[in-house]
Order: sequence, then C-alpha cells, then structure tokens
Amino acid sequence: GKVRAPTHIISTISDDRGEEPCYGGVPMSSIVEQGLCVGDVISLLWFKRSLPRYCTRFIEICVLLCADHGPCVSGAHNSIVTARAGKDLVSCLVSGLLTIGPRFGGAVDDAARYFKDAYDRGLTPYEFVESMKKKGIRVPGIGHRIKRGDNRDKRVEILQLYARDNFPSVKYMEYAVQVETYTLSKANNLVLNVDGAIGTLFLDLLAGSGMFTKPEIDEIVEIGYLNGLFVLARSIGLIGHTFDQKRLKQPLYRHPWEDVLYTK
Ligand code: Q5B
Repeated sequence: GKVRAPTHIISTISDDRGEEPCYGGVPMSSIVEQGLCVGDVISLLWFKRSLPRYCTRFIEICVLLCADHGPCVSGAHNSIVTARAGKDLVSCLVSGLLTIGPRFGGAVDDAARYFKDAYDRGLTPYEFVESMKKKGIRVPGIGHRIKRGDNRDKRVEILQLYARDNFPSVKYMEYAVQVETYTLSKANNLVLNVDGAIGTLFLDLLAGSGMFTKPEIDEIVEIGYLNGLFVLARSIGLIGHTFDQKRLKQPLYRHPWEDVLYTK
C-alpha cells in the first residue's frame, strides 16, 4: 500500500491547497460573503473556531483601542528614531515592536495568569496584592506612567462598559476592579491599565462564552495568546509613525546633551 512520508511540519491553522485558501476550515469567499471582519479572522486563525459576534467585536475593540497611544510611548519612540535614521518600514516596525514587554504593552498575558490564579484560589484583593509584593513582583496590569485615580484610562472604561453590556459574566473583571480599588488606596498611579483590562476581560470571554473547555482556557493562558492582541494592534500605530516621519522628512535623531546626566 501507499506509505505516507513523515512530514517536517504539522499545521492546523489554514490550508492553501484548494481552489481558495481556508482559514480554520472556512473558505475565504465565505468570509467575505458573510461580511466577517478582523475579529472573526483572528478568532479563526488564533483560536481555531468561529466565536460569537459579541466576542469578535470585543477583539476588534481591543485592536482599535490599542492601535496607538501617541509618539511618546516606548514603541512609537523607537519607530520614530529608526525612521529618522533612514531605515525601511520593516526595520522601523520591529524596532518599535521589540519594546513591547512586561512594562510596556506586554503585560496582558501575565495579567491574565496572575489575576486568574488569584481569583480561582479565592484570594482577596489584599491577599493577592500583598502576596505579590512579598514575592517582589509588580502586579501585571496595574499602574501607568500618566494615568491616575483621578485621570482614568478611557480605554479601560470603554472595554468595561462593553463587557458589562455584552458578556454573560464579568467575574474576572469585577475582581480586577476590586484589586484596583485596593491598589489605588496605596498609590494614585496604581490604576487598572489597558493590559490588565484586556487580560482580565479576555478571561471572562474565555470562561463565559461556552466556546472553550477548561483545559483549552488553561492552555491559552499558559501559552500566552493575549499579548498578541497588543502587538497586532500597536503595529498599526507604529507603521503610522514610520510613514509620518518619512512624510515630514525628519532628519537623523540625536538626543540633546542637556537631557543627559553625564556622570563618572
Ligand atoms: N508600582 C506601568 O510605572 C509601570 C506597580 C507597583 C505594584 C505594580 C508600572 C508597572 C506593571 C506592568 C504593566 C502595562 C511601568 C502598562 C502600557 C501601554 C500604554 C503605555 C502608555 C500604551 C509604570 C512607583 C511606585 C513604586 C512601584 C509601585 C508601580 N507599578 N507596585 N504593582 N504594578 N506595571 N504594564 O510610573 O514604593 O515607590 O518603590 O510595571 O501592567 O504599557 O501609554 O504609556 O497604550 O502605550 O514608572 O498604556 O506600573 O512607576 O516604577 O516609578 O513606581 O509604584 O513599586 O513603589 P511607573 P514607578 P515604591 S500599560
């Protein structure tokens, strides 16, 4: 009989062998005919299933809200400096993307991990925050350079409002709000930030939609899918900043001496 040669790659995401490519088994023509959007494509390619409209809309809102946050944040700054050094689009984009990490934009997965663990173990906000302090770990998803208790992040409010109106359950989000109330009692900068809002709300999406088994949720949180939302979204802004600098014909950037403390 026929013997199948062992393959070097196993792939389950999309299939380009037929007349038209299929994303998670759904032909592209069907995606277009049904008027599906980026949130649907993300749900097919990342989560390998068609999620309900309220979920794909939530994913799209995350992308819209994280697309950019001005020229002063780490990622945009790097892209701007790289563009001004005359580099190509991909170099400018990746130099911005490489700043995404535990302090800037890349705290979404850890927020989901730590808040899930704390909520599932029944820790009070006090016990959660103080246990993190004892371990010397900053609570991922808490704190912001410019947002404060009296100047909240509008993006967080928009996401919370959407989830309250559309999600069957927002237990992780409500827990995050309680944690924020506690951290704000300690310092005014310790707000729930956009990473924390997305991380905890995505836990609610995973747990409340009925579309994922518990092992699947644990795997998604363990592998870390959710920083991908920030990376994808912020790429839009970083590309915008790159075009902006090139259009404005900005010269090579050199940081001013006055802004450096030279010490021996
Ligand atoms: N403290 C975000 O810090 C920042 C604490 C904390 C306990 C915390 C910090 C942090 C966790 C990581 C995180 C996502 C580095 C942020 C984003 C996207 C963005 C960005 C934009 C966009 C800010 C002052 C005192 C110290 C600290 C204590 C601070 N955070 N304690 N848990 N989480 N958060 N990142 O302002 O006693 O004086 O030593 O690491 O969630 O990246 O727009 O800019 O869209 O682009 O530098 O929104 O919070 O504050 O370091 O001076 O700390 O607060 O221990 O206490 P800062 P620091 P003490 S969203």
